[in-house]
Amino acid sequence: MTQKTAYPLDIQAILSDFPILHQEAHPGKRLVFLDSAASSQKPRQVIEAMQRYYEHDHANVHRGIHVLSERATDAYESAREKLRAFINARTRREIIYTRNATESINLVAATWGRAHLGPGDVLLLTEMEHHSNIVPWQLLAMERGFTIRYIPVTLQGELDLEAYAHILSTEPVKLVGLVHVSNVLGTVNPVEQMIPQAHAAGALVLLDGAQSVPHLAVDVQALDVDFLAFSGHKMAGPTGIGVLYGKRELLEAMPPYMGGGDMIKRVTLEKSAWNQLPYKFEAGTPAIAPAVGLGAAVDYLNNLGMENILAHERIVVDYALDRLSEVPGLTLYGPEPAKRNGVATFTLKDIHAHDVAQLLDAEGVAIRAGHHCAMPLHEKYGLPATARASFYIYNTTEDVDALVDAIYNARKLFGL
Ligand code: 7TS
Repeated sequence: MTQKTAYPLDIQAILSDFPILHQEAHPGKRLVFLDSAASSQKPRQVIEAMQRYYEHDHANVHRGIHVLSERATDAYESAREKLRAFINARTRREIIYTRNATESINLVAATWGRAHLGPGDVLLLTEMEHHSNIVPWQLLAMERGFTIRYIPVTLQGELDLEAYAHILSTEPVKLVGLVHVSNVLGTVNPVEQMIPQAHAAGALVLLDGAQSVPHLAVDVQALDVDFLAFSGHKMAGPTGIGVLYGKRELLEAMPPYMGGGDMIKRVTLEKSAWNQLPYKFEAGTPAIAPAVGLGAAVDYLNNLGMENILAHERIVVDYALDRLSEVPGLTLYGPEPAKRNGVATFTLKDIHAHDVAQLLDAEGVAIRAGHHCAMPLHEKYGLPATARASFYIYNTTEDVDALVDAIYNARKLFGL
């Protein structure tokens, strides 16, 4: 099967772009990296763009009237324009640089949330949220006294859409905070349907795109989503940079997040006036080189084509689900293949996922084990932990074969 796999992308060319993948994890064991949902690897185009920036262009942005500051500002702002086009925002003023998806969500909670949520209001999340879309709201609810409700997840790993419609029609929901693709179940939530439903009920929608933007084309205008949060490091970009997209009129009306340099128009000892978007939300010297790197990552993904990326991953994930489902004693979680992407999460009998991951690591296969920052979801399924293989553009059916071989080895060692 493996030799005959026909990919829509030139996988050999992609593999040659990722230096880190060409190593042994342990003597004689090829590194098989299946942990991209935690953080993806970076192609040399991204690494070189950051190196070039530091070797030729670095200075602080938006400040100096000198050649390097102008070049640094150009590089930083042209990356913002690439991100705008990538998610089809109307204007680059709607693209706020943050550190990661977590900070993007915290920004919305601390500014929009603090201004709009109070006693009597309902914030609606889902049971499959990552902690980063639960905890900031819990912190704010302690302060502001609103209620948090959750859309239930079915045993098949999908959102209960009847419950969603019911809550929207019976409760004063102000904001729906919704993960686009689950980092545990791989579920691709039907956001094309859910966003208009929220709007019809008078609620805004914040989409957590941490696991969708790297893998499929996300068009904020087509979705008409109000806020979108995502991280650079899961989409072939560097760590330390993420994005909050927000509709301009919402961002204009929001108070600033952090105070400091660059986010102000004027400061007196008594009070200050805020800078225009997006700078109002970007206090202090930003992550300039990471922004440049993220711009290069967007170029890289665009060159491959998001449709091809999705098609490639479909092949690899479908193959993984097929092969894993044949392993005796292995339980897979999440919906049917057509409704999911990116990850294959499983348990092996009653063996702790950490032990499974450790044995797989000895074979060179890197997966993640634990609760994947989704403890409520694991509690719902009555699981202390799961093992998760996650996939990206550089993974192949050979990687899946290596994973499955390593699981069979682990089964033997556990006497299964
Ligand atoms: N939302 C989702 C759906 C995620 O999967 C993650 C990270 C985040 C938000 C937070 O992203 P960050 O860049 O701000 O940390 N998920 C994972 C994971 O599944 N394993 O490690 C990190």
